[in-house]
Amino acid sequence: MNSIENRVPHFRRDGRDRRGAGQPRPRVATALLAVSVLTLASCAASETGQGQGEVRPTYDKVTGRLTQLTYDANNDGGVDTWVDMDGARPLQSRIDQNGDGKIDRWEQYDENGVLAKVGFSRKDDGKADAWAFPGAGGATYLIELSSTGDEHQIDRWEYYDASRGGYDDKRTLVRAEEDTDGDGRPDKWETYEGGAIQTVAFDEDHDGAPNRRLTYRGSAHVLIESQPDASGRFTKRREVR
Ligand SMILES: [Ca+2]
Ligand SMILES: [Ca+2]
Ligand SMILES: [Ca+2]
Ligand SMILES: [Ca+2]
Repeated sequence: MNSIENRVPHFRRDGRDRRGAGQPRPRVATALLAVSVLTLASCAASETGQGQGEVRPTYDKVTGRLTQLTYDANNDGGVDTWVDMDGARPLQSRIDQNGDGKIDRWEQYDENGVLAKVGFSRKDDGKADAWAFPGAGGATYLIELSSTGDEHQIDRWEYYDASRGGYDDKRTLVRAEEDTDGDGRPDKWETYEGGAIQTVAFDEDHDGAPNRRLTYRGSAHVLIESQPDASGRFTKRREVR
């Protein structure tokens, strides 16, 4: 079982924001938050310490332009959300959802202020190592993973069934690709059905195409296929008993 279900924290700002699995979740949750935050910001510039639920804006001293909003999203009295702003437009957010003092969610917005990319920390060490693309559309949505925690060195791509809830919900892994030798290209392909591994294919001769495929039933390994022809179809089959 290779699901990242338990490795990526669920979206949760507070109890009021919790929704049941399978219900649609707003894809622009925090962008909208930022907008509502902005509305709040206009009347929330307090001179005193940041109180519960309070939004605090920071303005550029020279231009007067809004550069950051901080927010106590879960109303516990401590700031947990920092939104970098370019005037009215949110650029990115850093969020400490579980209040342990380490950022565990990073949000990036597109030029329209819509949530475009969400970073997670699977190790919960304050460093993002997985990124979801909520606005990509299509039948599946992608989560990119980096074993080194480098956004520019992705070595695993997981595709989830978009009809079974959003990237923040209970996820159903459909397929995955992995770069096991660090050359930037996938050399291992996995397919899943109902969350269970179905096949794993390997590119053992580094030509970019699989040349061996293992098929599983339940957790049992039942078939090995190899020797693909020019079209990639495996010509040799060996059943495993
Ligand atoms: Ca808080
Ligand atoms: Ca945290
Ligand atoms: Ca590779
Ligand atoms: Ca190959």
